[in-house]
Amino acid sequence: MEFKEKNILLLCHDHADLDAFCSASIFKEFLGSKKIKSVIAAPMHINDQALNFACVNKIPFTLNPHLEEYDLICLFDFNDYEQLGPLRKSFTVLQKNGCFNVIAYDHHEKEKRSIGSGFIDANAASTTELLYALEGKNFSKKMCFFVCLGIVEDTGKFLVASKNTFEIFSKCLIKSGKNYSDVLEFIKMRVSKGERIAFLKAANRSKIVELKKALILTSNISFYQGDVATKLLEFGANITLVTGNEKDGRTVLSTRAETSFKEENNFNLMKHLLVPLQKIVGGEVGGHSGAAQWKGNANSALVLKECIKILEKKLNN
Ligand SMILES: [Mn+2]
Repeated sequence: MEFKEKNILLLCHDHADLDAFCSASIFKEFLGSKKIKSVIAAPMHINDQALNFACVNKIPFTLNPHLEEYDLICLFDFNDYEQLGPLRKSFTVLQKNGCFNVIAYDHHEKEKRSIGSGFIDANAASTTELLYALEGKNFSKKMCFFVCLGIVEDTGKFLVASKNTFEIFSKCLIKSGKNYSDVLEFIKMRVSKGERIAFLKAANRSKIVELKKALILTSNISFYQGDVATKLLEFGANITLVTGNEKDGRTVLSTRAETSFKEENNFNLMKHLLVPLQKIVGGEVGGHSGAAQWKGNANSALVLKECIKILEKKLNN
């Protein structure tokens, strides 16, 4: 693909994380080295770590870009329309009308409804690693440092990493001239006071349900249900169920299941919990095996009661 003489948008997925934002930043540098201009953007929001990264490294970006101004859109860290957030509708229409070309750079599985072709390799630990594999020979110190950030973020500090990932990381860290502690400084969770209070309240309210094959923690909180459900797993629960209320009055349920438990029991939150729940109480469900959400009109107490009934059948024998 020829990049010259084009208006290029480097688009991260919505709620862009460090891997997405670092990847777009690497690509901007890469194009810049060839005297090609580009603009980094995200649909609606970038997370706190990505924002901190952008501020410290003085990397400009826009939110909610005008897609019609571009004739080439490069996607970073996603290939699914779902991840376009509020841009989804306009993106779909403009793409159909051939207003721009799309190239995806991603390390997630290629979706059935994948947005576009490009460079998608689910064996890469992060999108930054994928970019290094493509063009790394010419990466500057700074670009190598950004590769390291994406890798450490997306592997959960190397909890899941192939030998190849370690090799690329090591090469990049050496070339970056920085230390591992410099990488970790950017990875640090920046948790707001409101979020920390929510964690503590939810922990305080949590109830234990002990089944033969699983320890379940349930709780209720007004905000951050998803983050709270993730956090509560750290106490040793196999499954967490956290309810709350949406602004529109609907009930929301965020669920998480721990990885080793999932594998041992061949357990999938969508298939074994949320889809059966939806059959009983209605509503909408979405997510994957380890993190999923339900939204609907049934009240919290009823939703939790039905969830436990479903899980008892599956995990109590
Ligand atoms: Mn990623």
